Amino acid sequence: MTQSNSYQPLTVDTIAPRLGEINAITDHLGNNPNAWSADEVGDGNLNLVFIVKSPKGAVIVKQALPYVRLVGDSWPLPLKRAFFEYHALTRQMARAPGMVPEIYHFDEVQALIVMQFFAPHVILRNFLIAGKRNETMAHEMGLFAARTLFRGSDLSMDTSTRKADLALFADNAELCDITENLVFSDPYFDAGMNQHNSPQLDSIVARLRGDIDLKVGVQHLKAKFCNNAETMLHGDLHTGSIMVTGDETKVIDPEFVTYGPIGFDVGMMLSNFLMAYFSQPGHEVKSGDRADFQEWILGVVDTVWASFCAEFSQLWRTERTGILYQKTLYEDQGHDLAAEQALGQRLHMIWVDALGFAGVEMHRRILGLAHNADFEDIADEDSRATCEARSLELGRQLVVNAAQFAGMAQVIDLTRVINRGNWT
Ligand code: SR1
Ligand code: MG
Repeated sequence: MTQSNSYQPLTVDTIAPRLGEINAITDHLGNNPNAWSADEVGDGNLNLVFIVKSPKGAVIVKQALPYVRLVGDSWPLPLKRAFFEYHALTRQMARAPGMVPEIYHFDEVQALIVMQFFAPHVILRNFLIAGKRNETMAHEMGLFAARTLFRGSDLSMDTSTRKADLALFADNAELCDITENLVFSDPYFDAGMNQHNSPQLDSIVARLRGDIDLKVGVQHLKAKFCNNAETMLHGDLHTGSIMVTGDETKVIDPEFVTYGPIGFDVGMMLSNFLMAYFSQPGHEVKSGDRADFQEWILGVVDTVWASFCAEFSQLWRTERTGILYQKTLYEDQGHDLAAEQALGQRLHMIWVDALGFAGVEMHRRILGLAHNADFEDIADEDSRATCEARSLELGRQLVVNAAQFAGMAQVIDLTRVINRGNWT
């Protein structure tokens, strides 16, 4: 880790002169910065992201800006989010090896991380919009979630390490504040930065904002997000934070890292697959029938959850070395059944939480500030509104009835019913 002087945002022209003498970078790009070329490719809401290439190789340079890029400098945001992303990546690398980019260089003052460039990987959201498949991603993402969420929790960690990490990531307060407001509050009232597909969705939006059961359910979920510091979350595990080829899967961008409920990451991920599902009819105009592809996405939803449960259970049985549910109380007393009972009950709690969090994510991506390309790329606003309305409806059912779903098959059945448009 090298530190430099005062913070300066990079440009494509200053990258080579500013980074050209850092060994950890020249190891990948070579010693002739004049031969480097840089493109700014950031399409997220917050940061600068450059691909820097040379005849020898390529790296990603990600630099935080002192404000929210999506909104501009009227919304300041601290640079320290790069520090938290760096620490989250190092932990994810240890807990789910091979799934996140290797870090070559971190500069805290410049809020800069230089890391592995994944090629020819593309952002999963764009891959799904294009109707492309990856047959291993769902399983891999279930493993990633189980490994990072189990190994970052009291189920695995000793008390001093766990509490040190809780304290470390507690300072990522401004990004938590974004989630607390943008996900759990703004969509449910007429907040200033909200936007939705209007007038098509106006009556649905009014109905949701007047829905007492929904508004109470969402605040219970917000309380869980704020109060239940169960594990180190990725914090923003949507399909824009996943990169794929046809057979590889990587996870990026954990700057929203915080200690929170295990079901949050799982629910965000499931939600984004369900929104990809509902958006598919809107993309048919460009590329033909997507019914088979929609069914494939439902298979992804099923596999992510099954893979998560299987790996979480395996880790519970083999790596439960932390503060909670100690083996001294269970297996060592011959009470293996008690350990299995506790596992089943914990998984059920995660399941109910995940469904609720999935529901709010579906709402905020359609009613709040930060939308997703799955819907935004649908040019015809009526067609887009149809897809969005179905997603809003499933979101409402997931929040309000989370505890009633017996399993993923029931969620998938309801998703199909809503997609057919005959739920009212
Ligand atoms: C102002 S930031 C808006 C959203 O972008 C990020 O990707 C997070 O999802 C955040 O909620
Ligand atoms: Mg991001």
